Amino acid sequence: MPHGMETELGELSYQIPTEAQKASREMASLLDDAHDILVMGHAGADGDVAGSSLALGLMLHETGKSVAVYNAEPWPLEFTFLPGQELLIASLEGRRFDATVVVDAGEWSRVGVDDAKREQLGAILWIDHHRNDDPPGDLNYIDLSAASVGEQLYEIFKVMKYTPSAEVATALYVSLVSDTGAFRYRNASARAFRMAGDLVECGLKPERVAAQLYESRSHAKARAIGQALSTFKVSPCGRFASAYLSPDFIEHEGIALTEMHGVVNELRALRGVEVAMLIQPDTQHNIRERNRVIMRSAGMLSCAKVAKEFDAKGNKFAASWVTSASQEDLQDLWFEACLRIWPRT
Ligand SMILES: [Mn+2]
Repeated sequence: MPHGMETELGELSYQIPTEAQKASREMASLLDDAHDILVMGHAGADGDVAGSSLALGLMLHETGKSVAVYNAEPWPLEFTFLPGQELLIASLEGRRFDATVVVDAGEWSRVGVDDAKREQLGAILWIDHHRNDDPPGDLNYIDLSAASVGEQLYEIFKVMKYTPSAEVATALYVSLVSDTGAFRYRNASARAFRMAGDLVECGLKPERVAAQLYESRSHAKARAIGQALSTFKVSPCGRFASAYLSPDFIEHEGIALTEMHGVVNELRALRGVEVAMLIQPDTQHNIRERNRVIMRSAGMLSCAKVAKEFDAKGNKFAASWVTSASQEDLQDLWFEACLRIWPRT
């Protein structure tokens, strides 16, 4: 059994598994030996990918390594305040590395590097905190007890006797704060809070990160949230909420796909709501022909069960799929499915 596999993510023991401790030590020694190092995460970077890649990139840079952080597509605006942007590269053309660290990715298909480029990457060091029975790295450091990759990096840094600079502390904190939902989720362990305390001692200013991540909402996103909050319906039992963003509205306001990201969480945050669903035009295809369904659960009722009714996949907390059904039909079908799966007892 690969290390750290005893528990599901979200059902944490908060004890770092022995195998994971061993992997963090091996990874520290491989990083010590390598000189040219590449860092990358899954495509469609979230706070964990952006924060942990830059934390590791900056740390390696500070310790005299040649380092680059790869992202083929620009990161969301909210992460551009992070230190270390000068380490970012958008192409691997003509580059070779001794080692490549892949964070938070699960599998190669999520990274967005074609097979041909892989021989340029050197030894693959795979760091992740999601269940993975067959991680593809030459060395794999999987720890399901970690709330974020940032926590895993912090373990490696301790082995390397590296105390984070204020810049590295800031990037680590973005990873931690993102994956714990600003310390609101079940994975906000004593270990996570202790690490945050250490980072403050290293020069982190939490209020500056909060201002960037949570108080810099674009006006377009605020309007998207406005429509979701003015169209939502709640089932009579109060546990299910759904809303939509209409094609007319999206077109008229010129709202980009990235601006719709996270809007569903505003529905999940309604009192009593266990499962929320947002229907939005699938802007990657024809805005008027296809809709994207985005589901989020507080975790008691699994999104995967509802997704299955629509021939889609998901996990306990989230699901998403594209369909040609109309917004009105979708909303009715979704409420029916939820009530069939979880009748009021
Ligand atoms: Mn993560």
